[in-house]
Amino acid sequence: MAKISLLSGITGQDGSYLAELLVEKGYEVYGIVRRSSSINTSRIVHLENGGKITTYFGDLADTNSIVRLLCKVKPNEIYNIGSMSHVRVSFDIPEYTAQVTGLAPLRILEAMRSLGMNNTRFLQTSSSEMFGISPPPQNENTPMLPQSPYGVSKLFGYHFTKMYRTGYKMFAANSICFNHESERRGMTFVTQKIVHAAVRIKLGKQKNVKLGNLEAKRDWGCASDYVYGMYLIMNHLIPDDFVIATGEHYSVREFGERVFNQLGLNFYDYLIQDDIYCRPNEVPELLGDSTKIRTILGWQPKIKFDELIGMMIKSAWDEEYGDSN
Ligand code: NAP
Ligand code: F7E
Repeated sequence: MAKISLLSGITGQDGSYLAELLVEKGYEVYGIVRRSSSINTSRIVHLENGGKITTYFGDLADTNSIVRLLCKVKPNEIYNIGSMSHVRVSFDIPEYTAQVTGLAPLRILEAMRSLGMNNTRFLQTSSSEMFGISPPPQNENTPMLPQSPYGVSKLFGYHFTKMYRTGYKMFAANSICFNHESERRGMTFVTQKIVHAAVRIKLGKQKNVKLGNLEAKRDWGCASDYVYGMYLIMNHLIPDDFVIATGEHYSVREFGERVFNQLGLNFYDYLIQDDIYCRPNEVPELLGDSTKIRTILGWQPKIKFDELIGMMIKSAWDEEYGDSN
């Protein structure tokens, strides 16, 4: 009999890639979709239309909807991928961020415990933002000093996941993901913002790109590699916490230069620095040490930095050029 997976955040970047991976591996896949006034299922419409996944309305801020879906779906495993995932926006809506990004993992874990789902596995998508200002490289033993409402909320979920594992002997694990991108990345994250701006400038549809802090360094990987890491963590013999990262990092400035170069443009001819995109607290330098997942689970990233940029540019080009014709 096929194993049953339940995913929160299935409409997002990672949720859509993980759903594809699990379908391919023969899982019965269910997803929680929050109600929105405009269509928010564009990343999974191909799976829904093909009857490959089943989705239900629910919300991570609503305990009853979570309990109802656990009872209905009876999953063997739950990936908590949903979250208010934008770090800068978390400064504008800290309480909501704590509700959805922080409290939701606790809601799910406590629902699992109350319902006696002792054999159901749980994976929390934790974040490198939890390391905050801890100097690089960061690994599972690095002190966590978060600098944003998002980072603080993720740290709350991370500790609850560990606590339910040790206290109640549940299979509850954390993937501690560094930044990962793709052509499905949300438009307001810096990589996708730069890629689409550069393509639009090349096509004569946009004049410049406004950015905040150019000196921050990030360890950018590819989303499809990272959801495979989550899958490996979920299927490990024992529940544990693993950093997923490439081990290379670049500044926002270097990312911009490379994207514009690949399109034959000079980044600095179009760049406008705008403090509106800066944060009250910045995380200056993230660089992951993923030795643990590489050694124990055999994970390694397949897509290199320049290949990732190339893939994102190609997809943005197809989209933006298509729109202009
Ligand atoms: P994303 O594209 O922003 O997707 C977030 C998902 O959460 C979307 O499906 C979104 O639904 C859903 N969601 C938001 N609020 C919700 C609510 N109240 N109830 C139910 N669902 C809700 O994020 P991602 O990049 O795929 O990241 C996946 C997870 O990994 C997130 O938890 C993120 O915080 C974490 N993470 C991401 C990275 C990264 O670099 N991508 C790194 C570390 C950790 P809508 O589609 O309706 O908005
Ligand atoms: O910013 C700087 C910004 O918003 C990256 C999320 O997936 O990864 C992501 O969070 C850097 C920061 O990602 C702009 O100040 C400059 O230093 O793309 P970002 P993030 O904040 O690192 C972590 C691991 C997660 O867990 C999160 O869910 O770029 N930056 N100018 C800018 N950032 C944005 N968004 N927009 C700018 O104009």
